[in-house]
Amino acid sequence: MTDCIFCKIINREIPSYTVYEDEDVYAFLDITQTTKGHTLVIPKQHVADIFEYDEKLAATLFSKVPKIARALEKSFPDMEGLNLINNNKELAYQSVFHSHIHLIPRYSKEDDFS
Ligand code: DGP
Repeated sequence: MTDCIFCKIINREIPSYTVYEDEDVYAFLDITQTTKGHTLVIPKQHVADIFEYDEKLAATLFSKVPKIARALEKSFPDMEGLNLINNNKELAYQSVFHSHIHLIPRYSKEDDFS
């Protein structure tokens, strides 16, 4: 999709910090860094939100999340927890309409996000 920020990130038209990539999935650091290592996992196929997924796309995307979570755990050894957040539609705080899963590491000492 030509005017989608995340499609532009996948196509390297906008720079991002890559956490994981394969032919179907891209994971990169969220610009806001709500906490250190805050990562977004997105399908390379443009879908606006969860309501547009079929079973195959859901299985492909979600099956990669544990591997990415473990990579974050390895990169940030002081991480003691992890929130997965998936906002769908404006009323539910979605602001970028290319579906994405937030992986938000939690740290007991420096974590003021709630
Ligand atoms: P949401 O509100 O759930 O739709 O989250 C969208 C997230 O996307 C938000 O945490 C900020 C992030 N974001 C928006 N634009 C960019 C960008 O250009 N680069 C990166 N890395 N993240 C972005």
